[in-house]
Amino acid sequence: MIKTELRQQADRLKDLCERYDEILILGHKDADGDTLGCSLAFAEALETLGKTVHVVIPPALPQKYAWMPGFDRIRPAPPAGAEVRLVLFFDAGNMERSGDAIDHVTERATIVNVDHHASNSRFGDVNIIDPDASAVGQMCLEMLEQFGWRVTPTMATNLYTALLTDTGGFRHENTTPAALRDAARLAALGADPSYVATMVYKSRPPTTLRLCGLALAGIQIEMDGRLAWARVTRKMLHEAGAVMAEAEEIIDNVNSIAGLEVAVVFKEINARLTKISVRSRGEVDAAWLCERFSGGGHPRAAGAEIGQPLERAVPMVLAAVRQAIETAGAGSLDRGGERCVRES
Ligand SMILES: [Mn+2]
Repeated sequence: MIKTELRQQADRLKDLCERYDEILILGHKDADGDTLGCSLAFAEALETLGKTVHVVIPPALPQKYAWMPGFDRIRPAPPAGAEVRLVLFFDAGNMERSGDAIDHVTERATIVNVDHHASNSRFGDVNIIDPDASAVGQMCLEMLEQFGWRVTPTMATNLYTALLTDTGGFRHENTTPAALRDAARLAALGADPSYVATMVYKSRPPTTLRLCGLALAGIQIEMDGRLAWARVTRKMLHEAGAVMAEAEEIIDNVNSIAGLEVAVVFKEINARLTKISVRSRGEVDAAWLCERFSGGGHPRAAGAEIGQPLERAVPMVLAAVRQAIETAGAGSLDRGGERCVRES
């Protein structure tokens, strides 16, 4: 059941969907399972009501989600001449997250913003924001049930994927009793947990594993096992025959070491740009750390882009991480704060 205080807002969404015949659904850039699952499930629900629906998500789309039902209907822009008066956003903390696609949103359009980021800028005419929701997919399921709209097996598959991926395979701290109950309901409605898990977690190309192996071979562990870090270089990409997008999950491997507090992966994007991914399981606030390098994220998972070559970014970031671990307190999680500026 969607939160009581959001029910009225949800009913406004239902009224708007019933009133307008042509509807635009916008997902966020660097699309993830949540924004994809919600957008595709809602598109199917609206089409069942006889609506014309455009699903627009900025490229490049992550091809690892190409199996999701309806994925091939996603466009980089709405068709020319589309007169859209209702626009739905799912999982976008702010409008900029949808990139150039927002240029297609006219002044006259009514905007509905459905999200679970605490930092959401409330840019919609209707804002349905639940920071306690594990995924927006969970909110979508609960709203569809409130509306009395049928959830088909393909919709259930899309929403289950949203919930599975945003909880890190039901492993993150947002794996709540409600998330598990909703996952069970989606399975009962026709989502196949084993199939979705295979598509999400057991469909990597061999090049991805080769790259992971090269990066992990060079892993560095210091501070009595409290800090571990690894590099992904252009040379490794070449050797593995991989692209940098395949380095995404290396951080989870580094972060799987027993007793670890902070994991860092450095990615050599080019000679002048290094990306970092940071995970924290201890006192250090990963978002706070990454903000020092103009990045951001969640307390447990964050990232940044640093305008420095790899060999300069590594010592710079490591100095900050070591200091943060040593002086747990400054930058610790108990400073609270909801600084979700990106991701999930
Ligand atoms: Mn999300």
